[in-house]
Amino acid sequence: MLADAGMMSMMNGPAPMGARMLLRAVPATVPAGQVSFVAENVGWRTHELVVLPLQPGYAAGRRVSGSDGKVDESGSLGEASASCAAGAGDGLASGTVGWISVTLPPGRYELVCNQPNHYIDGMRQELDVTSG
Ligand SMILES: [Cu+2]
Repeated sequence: MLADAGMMSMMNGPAPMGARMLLRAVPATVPAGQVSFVAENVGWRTHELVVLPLQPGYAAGRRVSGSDGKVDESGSLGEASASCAAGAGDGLASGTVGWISVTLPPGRYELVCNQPNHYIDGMRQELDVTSG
């Protein structure tokens, strides 16, 4: 689930730092293999779901955003960012759903929204993939 908290009014332009946004994945732990993500944008901004690896020793939420407000997507395993479609696109418009299936080996991952400033505004969650 991808959401904006607080303000319900529409605003143009990129999100300011300090806006409260939400990314929640249920469950937060899944067995290794094919994992299907269905990302529902219940907020009013455009959002997306990107699956990034989490290096050993790194905690979720510690990535550093660049001057464009985005985090490095290198090593991305896939993303759901096309409105009402699978895979990558221009972002999930408000009220739409996107989806993707990826094969994940055991490990730690971080699910993020990489629209400008959304990561720093709280749109991230660790996903743990177990060998069982
Ligand atoms: Cu977002």
